[in-house]
Amino acid sequence: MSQSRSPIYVTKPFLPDLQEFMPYMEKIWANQVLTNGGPFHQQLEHALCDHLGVEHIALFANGTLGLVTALQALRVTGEVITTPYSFVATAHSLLWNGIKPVFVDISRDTLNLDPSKIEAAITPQTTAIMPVHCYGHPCDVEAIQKIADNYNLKVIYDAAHAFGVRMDDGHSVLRHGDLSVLSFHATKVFNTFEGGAIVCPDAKTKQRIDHLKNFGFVDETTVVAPGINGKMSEINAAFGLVQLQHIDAALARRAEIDARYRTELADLPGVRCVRDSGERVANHSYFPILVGPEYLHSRDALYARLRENDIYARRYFYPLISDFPMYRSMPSANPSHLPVASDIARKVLCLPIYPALSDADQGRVIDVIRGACRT
Ligand code: T4K
Repeated sequence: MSQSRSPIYVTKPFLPDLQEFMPYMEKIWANQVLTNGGPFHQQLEHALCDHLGVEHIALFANGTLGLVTALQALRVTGEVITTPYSFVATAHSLLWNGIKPVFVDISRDTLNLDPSKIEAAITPQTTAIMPVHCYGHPCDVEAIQKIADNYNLKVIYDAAHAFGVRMDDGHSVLRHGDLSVLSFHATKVFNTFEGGAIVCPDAKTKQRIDHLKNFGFVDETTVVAPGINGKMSEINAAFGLVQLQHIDAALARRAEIDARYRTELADLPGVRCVRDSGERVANHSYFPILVGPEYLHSRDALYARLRENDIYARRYFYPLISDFPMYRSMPSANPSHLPVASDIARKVLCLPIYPALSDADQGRVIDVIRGACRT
């Protein structure tokens, strides 16, 4: 008799009980403020500053608009050094600003931008570095800042994956660089359906960002820049306030799932679980494994085998950004210049991890990976 089994996706958004959200909806209906920096928007900015331990936050409609605006806020132009091993929005935010991305290879340990390769890519046109804390694992922030200081470059971190991550000094990873940009997309550890934020250290920059995300308006009749509409709505902000009440439990469950994968896949030849990069508080936003030649099957064969079993693991980040048509003719996109990123993109597979993943469903994932190792 065949058993019905439900599909298991790489992630599932955390959703609190709908009843918890209804009072917020009722307030929105009562006061009829739907957007443009309403009361829930303000409350969420304050609550996130407290929760994350940062000075200022400007909420956005999504992380991509946050990246585009962060570059404008710091008046970044010319060339920006970035990683090819990320979601395509990282480099797209540069093209949207008429900036040329210059791809630099990643480090095999952290899968983040390799600081030892940055200097060779700096030209007179370079104005900034845009690294990514990939999978929420912090970049080598000290080494990157040293280079930025030496060459007078800005640093904007794409911190889309790094909600709640703290360094070994106990401080938020979001305090590094000139700006950090978060994503609150449905697939992220903290979600507002769609959403994002720029974390910034000073009130003046926050004010400029707030103008830029509201078309450049400073008051009813003054527009200071060709800003965009990047505002988060009241519904999204209200949902964020509810989410925040559950975030500790959600992260704790992710930690359990992470630990079980590590234990049960530890002895499997050819499977390497990517380690964190020394953070004191991790967020377990993804669970990437690298499938090497010692495994009985290729990464793609394992991906297909999982799909046959209704398990939808994802190859984040394959293809590399530098392999997409709008980037691949750039000299820095040449795969020979990006050997580590190219190798990792061929091996990576992100396994399902989310708070509602049951022990039984995680067991299904592990059984397929271990079983495929034998047949
Ligand atoms: N920088 C980095 C480093 C990023 O990773 C991202 C986004 C950004 C910048 C840009 O931030 P945003 O502008 O998005 O705020 C997803 C997300 O759309 C994207 O936000 C994310 N990175 C990227 C890594 O992953 P897809 O195309 O893989 O998503 P999708 O729709 O295939 O969803 C994956 C699985 O999640 C589904 O199989 C089922 C589940 N899911 C998804 C959604 C949207 C749900 O259960 N419910 C849902 O509502 O890109």
